[in-house]
Amino acid sequence: MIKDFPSYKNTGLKMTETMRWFGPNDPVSLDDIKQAGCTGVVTALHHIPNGAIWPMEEIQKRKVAIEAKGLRWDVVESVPVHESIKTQSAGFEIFIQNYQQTLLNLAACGIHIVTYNFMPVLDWTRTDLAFEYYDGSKALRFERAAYIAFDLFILKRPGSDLEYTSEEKQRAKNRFDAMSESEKDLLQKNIIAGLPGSEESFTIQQFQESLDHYRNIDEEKLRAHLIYFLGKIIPVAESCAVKMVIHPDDPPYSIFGLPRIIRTSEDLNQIFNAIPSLHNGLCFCTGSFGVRPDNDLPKMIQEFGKRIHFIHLRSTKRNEQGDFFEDNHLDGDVDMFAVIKAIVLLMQERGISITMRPDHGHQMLSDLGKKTNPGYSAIGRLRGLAELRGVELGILRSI
Ligand code: CS2
Ligand code: MN
Repeated sequence: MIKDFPSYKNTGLKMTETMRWFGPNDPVSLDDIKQAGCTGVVTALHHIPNGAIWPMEEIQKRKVAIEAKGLRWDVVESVPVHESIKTQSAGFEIFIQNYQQTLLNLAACGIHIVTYNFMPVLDWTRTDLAFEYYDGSKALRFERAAYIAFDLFILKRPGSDLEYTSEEKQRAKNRFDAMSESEKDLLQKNIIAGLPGSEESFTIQQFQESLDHYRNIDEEKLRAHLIYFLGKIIPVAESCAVKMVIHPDDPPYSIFGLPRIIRTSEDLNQIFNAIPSLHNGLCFCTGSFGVRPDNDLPKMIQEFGKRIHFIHLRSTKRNEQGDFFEDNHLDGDVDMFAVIKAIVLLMQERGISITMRPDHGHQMLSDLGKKTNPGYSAIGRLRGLAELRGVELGILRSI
């Protein structure tokens, strides 16, 4: 293992452990997060409307609340990118200016890592938020037949018919025909009502209207819009020592005919080559990238290591039909041992600790009876974090 790193010296650097906290209304408290062993949190001012400047007083208030519990606000997830920036429509220059000001305000308050995504219309997308795992815990799942059923028979998106194979359409039809009305409602809600941390929620009509804004925007155009945005944002981020980290698309391929541009190494290279500054960074989310079998995660960590300023650790399990569910952190298709080994070595090389959070967890034990944010219940994430921490320690002690 050390062969590849001739100047390797074990400095014992560990990842900085955090959890996402949705603010004062989160059923998981800062005390809970502290007891999970975290030293910090990842949060955002979800009450500020998308596109508006985050006022210093609001940032400061949140920071004080976190620090009062002996925790740190390590990373912002996310400062949302307004849709008009993605489509370059009316007023988008103003929204870019607002974004710049938000970065300056965050930096003035001592917060220097900012996550965002550039997914059109929808943030992360699942069809089932309570998929029963064999042990009785509940997981999040993306079931392709259900997704296609929604697209063809509920949304009835123009042109959607041409995007699927006849086999897929048949499977979706069978699936749809077997659903009760309440199952159909739930499917719709799961897909477009907005998951935790998502910036938007829609009715069917609003959703179709939002999709329509992308009628003339293909991947190339969306990429150009991202690069334009970064061209304006990264110099400001550099001036105030903020590192921007882009979160990959989840799932990492096109859905509802929308362009998706942060799916693979190739996608990342286009963005990083266009704006080479290391402040143009990456949130390395193993759960998102790991859905694609062609993404070699440890290799990507080596390739983009100097740009990785924030890490989401999670694993998914896929099948031949294009479904995937969120597995235990150490199970599924992600080789978590290899991923953490690559991260440990990266941190040694860079001489820094990188902030990570267990990204989602199963709803389990007493959380099953509680109202929780899907993916963000306390105990499942605590389990995930504990396991990840153990793997990291084992690696550190054996090299
Ligand atoms: C999701 C997203 O990956 C995730 O955990 O919860 O909300 C993600 O945090 C955002 O897309 C990042 O901007
Ligand atoms: Mn993630």
